[in-house]
Amino acid sequence: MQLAEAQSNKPQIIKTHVAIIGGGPSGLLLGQLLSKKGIDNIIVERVSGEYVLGRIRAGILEQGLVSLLEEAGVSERMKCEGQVHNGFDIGYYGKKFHIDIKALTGGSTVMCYGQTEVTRDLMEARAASGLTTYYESSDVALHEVTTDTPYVTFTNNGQQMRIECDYIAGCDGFHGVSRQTIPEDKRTEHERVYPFGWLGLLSDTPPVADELIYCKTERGFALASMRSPTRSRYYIQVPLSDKVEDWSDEAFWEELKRRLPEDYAKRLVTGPSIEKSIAPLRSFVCEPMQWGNLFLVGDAAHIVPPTGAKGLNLAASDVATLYRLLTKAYQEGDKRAPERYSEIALRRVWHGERYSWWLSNMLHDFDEGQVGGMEKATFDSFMRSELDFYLNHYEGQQVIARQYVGMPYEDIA
Ligand code: RFL
Ligand code: PHB
Repeated sequence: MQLAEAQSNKPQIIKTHVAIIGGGPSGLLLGQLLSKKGIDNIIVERVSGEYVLGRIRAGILEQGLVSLLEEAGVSERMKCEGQVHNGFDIGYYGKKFHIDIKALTGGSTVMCYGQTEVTRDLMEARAASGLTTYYESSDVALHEVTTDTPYVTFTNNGQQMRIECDYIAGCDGFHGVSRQTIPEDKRTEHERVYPFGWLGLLSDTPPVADELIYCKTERGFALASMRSPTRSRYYIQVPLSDKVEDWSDEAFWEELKRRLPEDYAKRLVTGPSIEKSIAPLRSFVCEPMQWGNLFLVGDAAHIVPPTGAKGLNLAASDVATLYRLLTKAYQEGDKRAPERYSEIALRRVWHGERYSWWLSNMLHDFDEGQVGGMEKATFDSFMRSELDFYLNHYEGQQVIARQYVGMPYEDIA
């Protein structure tokens, strides 16, 4: 149903059901699921496909996302190359605790498969289905979103474009235009910016262990993660003032070794980095997540610090909710179903936000004078005691594990 009206001096007008702003994992997954239900969609993306694939981000997928990728028909490679993880370690001032998530949750596991690979699989499936994506689009603007005839304008290859649609999905990340389209007095933004970032390094070296290791030390947080049996991903907490250029590969490896439990530090295999970047840490939620026929999805609506591995997984639960509600609107004629999007999505978002904030507080070293309204020394004692309690009690470990594997998606009646 894409009616192209090519007129050189006028915008080219295209019609579709759902215009999707942003071709990251949220936009691509939503597009794939909708098209499987016969709901037409077009993606408008600011950068090139290669640029999207160059961003090294998430590595851990909850079962909900894994099932959604199966439903979207893009799980084949993940099933071959992804690694199922039954647990992870927490290193804690030299001690090591194993969190056996499978045993603690009665059978749930997570999938270790990079966001880059998920995105690549979705891009390939979209191309194979002949679905339209306008990459390298500029001046993207959303119009009339509170009416039944919203539209999107942008420039692509010098041509002005206009997409007329029923709904707009704002999947354009934290810095996108969609959230800004909601008038300031109609949205509430909750935000906590943390006084440190994560320096990440990707290398073609075998991972130091079969599962992830989250470490709390006097020198700050560290995480040993992976992408495959031959590719590792490591992170260390660094001050916000640090620049990537300040950190040679050698300096990174030395600092990582100091933060890993001793037995792991001894067997760490180092090598040249193939990517190195610093990510700031932020908790952020925009309420509501919809405005008329515009729906915010994923990082456009919320950000979590990566400690709980929740960002992409929350994006996926937003996608699941919106896709099911839009399917009800188009297939069952329940036109009011999408009105419930924000309320349903936010319930799960706040769980993920709370968990990520809680884990971040416990596992990082806050080096500012005041933390959470108290002296750093007081805060440190509270957090040390909190982590001590949760790690040394079976029920405490269950609380950590239950949330790590993710809350179930809400049924949409
Ligand atoms: P994205 O990935 O930011 O994609 C948004 C897309 O929108 C485009 N865009 C626009 N397009 C058109 N017009 C505009 N005006 C536009 N403005 C922007 C952008 O170019 C981009 O392509 O958001 P999306 O799709 O919602 O996906 C969210 C995830 O990327 C994010 O939540 C995760 O990466 C977070 N995250 C993790 N999540 C997990 O679930 N598990 C993890 O293990 C995990 N690890 C991480 C992470 C994020 C990290 N960083 C770098 C913040 C580790 C790190 C280090
Ligand atoms: C990653 O592999 O990039 C990763 C894994 C777990 C996290 C955060 C990032 O909690």
